[in-house]
Amino acid sequence: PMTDPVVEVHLPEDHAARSLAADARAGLSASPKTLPPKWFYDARGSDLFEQITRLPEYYPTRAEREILAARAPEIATVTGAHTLVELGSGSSEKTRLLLDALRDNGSLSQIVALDVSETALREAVGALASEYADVQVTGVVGDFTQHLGLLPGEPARVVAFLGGTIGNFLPEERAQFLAATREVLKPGEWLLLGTDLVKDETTLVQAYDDAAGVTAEFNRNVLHVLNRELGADFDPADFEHVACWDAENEWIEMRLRAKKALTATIAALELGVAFAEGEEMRTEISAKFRRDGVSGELAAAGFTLEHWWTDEAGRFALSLSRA
Ligand code: AVJ
Repeated sequence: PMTDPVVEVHLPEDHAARSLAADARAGLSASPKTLPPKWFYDARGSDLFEQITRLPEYYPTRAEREILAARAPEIATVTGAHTLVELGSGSSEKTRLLLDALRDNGSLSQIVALDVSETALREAVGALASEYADVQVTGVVGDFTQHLGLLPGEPARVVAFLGGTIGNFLPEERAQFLAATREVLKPGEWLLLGTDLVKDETTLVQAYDDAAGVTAEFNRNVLHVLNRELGADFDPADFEHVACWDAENEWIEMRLRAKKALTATIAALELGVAFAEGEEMRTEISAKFRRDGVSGELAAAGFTLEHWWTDEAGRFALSLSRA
């Protein structure tokens, strides 16, 4: 019999609106201007990201899926986990590879998915509850940089943070996130972390600047979000997509470059924002990693890296670490 999914809401109704307003005010007043990448993902942005994952240039999703397809059974036997906690909605095919392996291993009893979007989360946990009928499915509406302390689940748990999303954090945010994750886990529980790897600049830049222009549209989508949610009057066509490799920091940076001098008004903030011709606003960093760096950062947070797997081509890594 199917156990009804439970959705716990840890964010006030107006959380998204308030934090977008705060992020936009801070980021658009800064120099250089910045906006956090989490605001790409409204319904249209999530759909564009789905399209990105199928582009020939965007290898991370396929590479991580290859690793999970090969290693999910090993992850299940090594961890013997009762609970899979997924940071992100857990809607993906990659999550299924893990869940099927844990179920085949006979250990799976609970699934916890944490996401900021209540709509995406309700849809995902509804689907999971009907596919994994004997498993308790819990959705937690929250921000994984703030609400890790609230994660339920029967030990031993595996916290999965896939896709390379950890690369969106700045180094100090990454350290904080890993330490907070370690803090909520009991000794012997697990972190399964997906990290994209440093590689030649052409491959990296093309993955973030595809020929079909889908990533450019995804990048400009943040302006559509500001227009709709904050009454801004950006013309997205006034901005050019820029993706560049920062070799010193080893991250890809996405920016929006104003094609001409312009001033946008953000009604909800009572704010006018001037862009000079050619001015660039940073909209995302996507850090790329090396094994030593990942294992050092995990160790600094109190984890022990026990397994490191890459795809055949060595583009992407999945690491399994013990708390
Ligand atoms: C979802 C954060 C892993 O950084 O590769 C894809 C987002 N940005 N193309 C990434 C993204 C541009 C993606 N993550």
